[in-house]
Amino acid sequence: MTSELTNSLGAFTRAVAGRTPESSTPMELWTGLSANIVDLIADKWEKSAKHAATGRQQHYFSAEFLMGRALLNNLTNLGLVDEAAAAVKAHGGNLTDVLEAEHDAALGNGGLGRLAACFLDSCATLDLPVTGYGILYRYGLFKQQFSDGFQVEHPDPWMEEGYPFVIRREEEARYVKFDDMDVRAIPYDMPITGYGTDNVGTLRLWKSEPMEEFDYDAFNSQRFTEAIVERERVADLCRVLYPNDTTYEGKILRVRQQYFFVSASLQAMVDNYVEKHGTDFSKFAEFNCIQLNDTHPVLAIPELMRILLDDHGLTWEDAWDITQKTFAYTNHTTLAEALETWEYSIFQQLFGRVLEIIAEIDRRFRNDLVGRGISEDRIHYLAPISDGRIHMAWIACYASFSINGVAAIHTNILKKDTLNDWYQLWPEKFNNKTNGVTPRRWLNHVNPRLARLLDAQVGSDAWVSDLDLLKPLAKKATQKKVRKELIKIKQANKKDFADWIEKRQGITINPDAVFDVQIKRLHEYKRQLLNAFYVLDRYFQIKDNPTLDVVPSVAIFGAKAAPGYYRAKGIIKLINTIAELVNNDPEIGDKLKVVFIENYNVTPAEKVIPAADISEQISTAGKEASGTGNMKFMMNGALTLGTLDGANVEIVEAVGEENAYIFGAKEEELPSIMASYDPYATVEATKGLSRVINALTDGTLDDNGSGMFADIRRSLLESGPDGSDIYYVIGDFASYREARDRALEDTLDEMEWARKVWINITASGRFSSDRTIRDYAREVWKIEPVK
Ligand code: GLG
Repeated sequence: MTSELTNSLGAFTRAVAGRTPESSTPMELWTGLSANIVDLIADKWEKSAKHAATGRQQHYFSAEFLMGRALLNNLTNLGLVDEAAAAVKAHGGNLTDVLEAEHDAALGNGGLGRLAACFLDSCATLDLPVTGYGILYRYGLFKQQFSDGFQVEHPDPWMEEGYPFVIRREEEARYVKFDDMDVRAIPYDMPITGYGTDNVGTLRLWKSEPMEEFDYDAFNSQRFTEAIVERERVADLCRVLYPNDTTYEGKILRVRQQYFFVSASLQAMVDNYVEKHGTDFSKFAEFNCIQLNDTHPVLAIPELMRILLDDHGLTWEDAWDITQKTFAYTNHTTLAEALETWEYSIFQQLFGRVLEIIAEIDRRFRNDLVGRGISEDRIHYLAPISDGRIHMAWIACYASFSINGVAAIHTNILKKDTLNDWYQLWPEKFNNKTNGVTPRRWLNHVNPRLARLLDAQVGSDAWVSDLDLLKPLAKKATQKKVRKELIKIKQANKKDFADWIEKRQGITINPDAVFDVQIKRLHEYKRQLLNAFYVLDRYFQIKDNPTLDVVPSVAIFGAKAAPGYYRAKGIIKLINTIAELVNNDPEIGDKLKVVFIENYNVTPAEKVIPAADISEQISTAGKEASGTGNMKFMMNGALTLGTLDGANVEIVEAVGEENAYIFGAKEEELPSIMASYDPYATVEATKGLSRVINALTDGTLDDNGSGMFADIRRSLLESGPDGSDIYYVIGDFASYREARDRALEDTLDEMEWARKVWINITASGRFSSDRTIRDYAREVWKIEPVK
């Protein structure tokens, strides 16, 4: 008997492909099945949205949502995976091929954007009335290709072939006005299904379009090109996600993007408020709260003021009171260059009125602080406008009722250092919300083998939406049966990854070797260099002593560098060059292999994380705000090799130092270490290290004449602001090598290793984004589940 889904899939695919499902491509089947899923959830979605709009609502503003693939996630949440597989099969297809046809929605750079995606998943699962707001970028994060080992960037037109998971809401369009152009903002809404609930949340992504399809005057007077140019200028606004992790370029366009999506979102919010509650705005903040995901949406603060003042005639005092009760701000990094500031002149050009409002905020702020007896230079430093620039983080700190960091150590650094002045002024605003990741995608969906073991151990799949249920299982670490099962699962996952990478990049790796994985954006502070140096050192050791008894391992990397970040690109070239050297040396064989996953993204992460034995979290202490990859690895049974940085600190707290590999200088030690640090002398004093560093420039490694390797060497050894090894790579090398060697040796005792793995998995409950979101909901957002 054919199932209902088989019939409907047939119909949807015919509508999409214009031919029978049997002759359709996997992409067409994907589109048909996706449209079918939207059809299945449409009624629930409409109901959820209506329901949420009646009470207090939370709005999550973020320039990035790194969603990855959607179809399997939705099928899993709806419990339809098996049925879908059968339906596709009934039409002569194969669900795996269909799922693999989907493009990643890469509307984010890294952790910040992926965090936003995990949060939406948790909010839907927990039945919380939360809506996400962002931008429908036509091109997501660039596609990375390696050419001679160098990173080359290509555009990522992710929705060109159609994308059923966003629905254009023409009737919800808003106008966004700039001084030099007006644009129409059209929302594209994406349904966010939760696990085991009928609640469906919404991610609203705005697209810019011209006010009119065409400038007919220009068209009629033969100025056709001009009419097109204007259209393109408007389309430019949403064309591309800025590929920088911490700082943003293309300034004017960037600011335009930021204003565009916050203005449209606020207009929709305010209209909704007026519709439900009338024009008495005194209750606005009772019904609405906005979380600012980093400083990118901070323009929402003066924009809400503008709407309340100009469109609704409120007094400054009333408008400011509402604004201050509405916004909460999350900081994601202590790197100074990430605290966005913009030239005054950009604001002058784009939106004079918004600038006027910021100037008034600035004037009142200065008065306020004078009244508190703050010194003039402090005030100058903290003011929204100073030295010809607008300071977005300062506006956020001043106007928000809540300021949070994303891991305990990070929030402490904000308090004592980055935002210390603000902490002294308003300590009650500060709170910590340690990041989390969704166990739906990052455990249940990526690691079905482990998920089924957990089902069996828990007695149901309840852990998928309540990860703390794993906690009591920790004691089973002593059971041989569980550990043997774990070993088998990891082996099978490693085999899958080996097959995948072989097919994708033509590299053969031995699934019995230890998989040591570092996947994250390429940044000096994340210290991929430390990892690369270890590999090179080990290579030299084996070359010097071919009979050396080493534990076979594969160093797996995945990383994109911002296109303008020269040194990060040099490090990519370096890793590829080392891979070339090591992988092609017959004397090395399976003892050591290097894999660089090309075009690292959400989907490759899903392939490699379940297969990892060792999770590299090796940033300079104090620099990684939290990290979320570290949590995904832990959940999937990889042990952390890391510094006491970001959420690593809390991971170690949860599992115990004996179940992780911790090394390196601590955050509180670094200032005094750096005061008398001599990288050159440290190289000399560290066995094997000078050979590694010299290999950069002595002809061992060839950077194709780019000078990139010499630049890396300079950054470590030369004095001056661009040198001096400010990320302490050389200083931490010996302790890193010792910890990594020890971890590799420890894998030999499989049963003991499996015990540690089990402890890590069962302790991962506190790193579920459900826990994070419950904390936000209770302490900041003050919202309750809506059924
Ligand atoms: C940041 C930080 C990460 C953090 C993430 C999410 O660098 O440490 O985990 O946000 O809070 N820019 C980022 O990706």
